[in-house]
Amino acid sequence: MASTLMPATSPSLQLHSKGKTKLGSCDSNAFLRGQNKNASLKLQPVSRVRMVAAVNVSRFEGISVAPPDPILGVSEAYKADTNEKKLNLGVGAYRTEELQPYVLNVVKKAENLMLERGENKEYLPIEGLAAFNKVTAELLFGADNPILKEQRVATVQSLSGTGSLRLAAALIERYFPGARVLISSPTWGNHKNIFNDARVPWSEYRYYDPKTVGLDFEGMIADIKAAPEGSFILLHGCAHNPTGIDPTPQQWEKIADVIQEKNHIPFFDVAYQGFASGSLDEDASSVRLFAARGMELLVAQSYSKNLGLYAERIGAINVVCLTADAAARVKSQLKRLARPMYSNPPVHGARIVANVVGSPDLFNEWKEEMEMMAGRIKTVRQKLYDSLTSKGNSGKDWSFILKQIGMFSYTGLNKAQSENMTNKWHVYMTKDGRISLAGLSSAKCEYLADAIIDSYYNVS
Ligand code: PGU
Repeated sequence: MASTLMPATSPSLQLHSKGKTKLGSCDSNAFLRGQNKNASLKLQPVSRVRMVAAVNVSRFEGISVAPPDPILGVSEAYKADTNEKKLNLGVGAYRTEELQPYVLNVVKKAENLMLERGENKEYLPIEGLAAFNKVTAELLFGADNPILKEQRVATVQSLSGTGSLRLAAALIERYFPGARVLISSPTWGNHKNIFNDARVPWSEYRYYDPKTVGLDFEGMIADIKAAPEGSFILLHGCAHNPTGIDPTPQQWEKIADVIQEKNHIPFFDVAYQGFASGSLDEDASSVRLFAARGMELLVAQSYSKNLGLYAERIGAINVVCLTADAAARVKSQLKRLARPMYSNPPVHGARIVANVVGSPDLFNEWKEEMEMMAGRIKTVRQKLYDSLTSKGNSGKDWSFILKQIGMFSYTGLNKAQSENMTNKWHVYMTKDGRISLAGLSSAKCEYLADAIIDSYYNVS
């Protein structure tokens, strides 16, 4: 307690230990002038006076309440709602048809293996579990990719997708001062926070065209062209969040052309490998296309969705370099950045991934489970479209729902309409009109369609 450090006979102490004096309003000058004979010379008089003030007034007085997180805050609001019709379509987390969280069978099998082996809990190296780093890069680039044999990829296990993006942002801040990151408009809500906190400047490139409810490809290309040379271009590897709209293979080629022309550095965020098409290889094709051109690039990976390891915080940052030597140097600096941030990553999820991806049997079983999950989302997507089409009587074209891929549907509902979904219908979703179809069951499609139609037609 601060007051125990104070001289008992100090007039300042007596005054402040009783009263409600605010920080800095006491007579600290007496201490500064050395007039208090009981004050220990070793203590800093000014800070001692401040300590007294802290007994009565919180040092955190100046800190205001932060707004709820636009995505994770939705889950908190959902939990607090007691209505039995409530539906959580906010966070992108896969649920079963019974709307329960799902632990993959392959994850349970891998965990059993780990228990049988009696693995220990000692610290991992700063760069993470070697077996994980090997399989994660192989899963992303393809096991036969020459960039792996040539050791041109610096792979560091990090705290899922978010932590991997944050580590890369720290690398950019330190080694590319002033370089800008271009982010799609719109994008996953946390991207801007990540670059803001890392003090990396960012701006947006056009991506979504509300008129066509599709990709604004011309706008995207023009904005990437107009960015200062050597910018980092953040791209969603597949299943763009929140729009569910991905470039076609031809468009990816064109994007790669422009990025190369402008000497930009592609920076992929791959949070949904396997969830867009149901195929791990197909969903990595954008990244592989860039790597095959011999480009240097960054790729953040997450196993939250495709292996359902949300809370295990398992992912990686991969930096593809022109030479093995550059990759080794980059890796050493990523480790240096990680060490004071979180020291080293957690082991549990890394072992699960290493076991599943590294074992042919479990790997094949995983692919089947992923197809099942992606398939269930496609089924509810179709059902929602059918319900909306049969209920809506103005001939509105809802087919964009079928064209979008991945976990989400970007409904086009505005903020007021999205709020109506929650306030009136107890459908929890983000205010940008995004709904997570991974949190929807077939049984709830009709109800959701009613809510969307009411919000769309009756709220402006
Ligand atoms: N990148 C994208 C594009 C994402 O959508 C997400 C998760 C991440 C990275 C990071 O996920 P990690 O769990 O850190 O690997 N987005 C989800 C999950 C909730 C959230 O916002 O973190 C979502 O609902 O958008």
